[in-house]
Amino acid sequence: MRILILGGDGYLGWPTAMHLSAAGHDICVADNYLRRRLARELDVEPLWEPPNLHQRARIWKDLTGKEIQVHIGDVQEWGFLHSLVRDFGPNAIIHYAEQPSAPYSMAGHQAARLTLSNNLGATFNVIYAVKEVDPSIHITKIGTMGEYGTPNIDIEEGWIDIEHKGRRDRFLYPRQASSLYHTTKIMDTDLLWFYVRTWGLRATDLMQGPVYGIFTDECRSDSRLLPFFNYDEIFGTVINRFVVQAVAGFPLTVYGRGGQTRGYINLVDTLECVRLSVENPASPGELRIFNQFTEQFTVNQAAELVVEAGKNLGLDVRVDHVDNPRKEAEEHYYNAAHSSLLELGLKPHLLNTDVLQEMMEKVLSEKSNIDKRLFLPTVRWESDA
Ligand code: USQ
Repeated sequence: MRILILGGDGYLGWPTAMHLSAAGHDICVADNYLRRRLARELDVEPLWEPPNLHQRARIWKDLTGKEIQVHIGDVQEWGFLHSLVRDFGPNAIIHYAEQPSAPYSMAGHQAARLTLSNNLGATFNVIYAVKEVDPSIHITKIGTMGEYGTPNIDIEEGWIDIEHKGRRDRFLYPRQASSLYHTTKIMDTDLLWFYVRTWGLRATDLMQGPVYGIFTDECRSDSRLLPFFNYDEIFGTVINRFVVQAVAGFPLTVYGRGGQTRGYINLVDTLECVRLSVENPASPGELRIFNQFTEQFTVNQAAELVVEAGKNLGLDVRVDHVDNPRKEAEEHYYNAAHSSLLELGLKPHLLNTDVLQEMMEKVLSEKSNIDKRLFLPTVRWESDA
């Protein structure tokens, strides 16, 4: 297949590009380096700086003989995206080209505005480009489990049948997010659903939980192909942060009581979920929604596992409960369906001490780059005023 990956420089984008290239697909990636720029502006750099996209594509070609086309540009610019889709002629578009951080989206007016216009503008342009160039192109988009929030009922995969006053109908599952970033993902889903209904487009929305991990099959042989690894409060996800804190001898920053439950996924499983979704596309006129995670646990349970893995490596890991900077439930019911991707063939890699220890060993080799200033949260959902 010919696959266009938008946001191909990111934590998920570049590993996805290599994974699908290794699987035999023709890959083209586009990115405007927004995340690199924001991390630099906020002084929250990743633990190592990956080469730029052109360099990564050359390294990949030298190693495998496989070509990944690179285009640098902004998906919000209609001319750039339209000609890219027209000239590359993809069968599938994977849309990662969004501002991905919940804390960033809560860091004041400018950051909130950027998140809103970037995420919705990008999704809108992707939908319009598909309609104008070739409506049979399958759009696969990364949504988030955070769209559902933490309701006091079981979470279904995207849709719910409701009986009301003796009549039945099927609706998008109720959504109520707990950050502006997560809310833009809800709006993305609504845009997709509107245009799927109206123009008969085909789309898959992957509701993903927090991702953790460093290594994928494609980057083991050359460390220059490793993904970004952020551990700051803005771009670092919780398990990646805990791993770096453990190595740095900094108490794990559990926010509040730590009973927050989420559905987690290993980076290697993200790549497989995306591959399975692209290779088994939605039908015309279908918005397919998969919940993309493999297991659910609380922040406290994640911290306990990191403590145990650290102990196995001789690290003395302590846990701290810091004031929760976010507005979120700290103890709640959580039971989310996630069978669709398993039915398509996903073989989950679950979190255990071996996985954490392998991550810790890599982080230990970069220990001198760890900046402890990046551990404590500073962005608060509610201002103190
Ligand atoms: N948390 C801590 N300590 C920390 C960092 C986070 O206790 O040092 C807690 C948070 O309060 C939250 C949970 O851990 O309850 C997960 O936080 P996170 O930062 O790993 O994840 P989140 O901000 O929700 O966002 C991440 C990705 C986002 C993706 C989302 C999936 O950045 O792109 O959409 O995970 S989900 O969380 O299911 O919405």
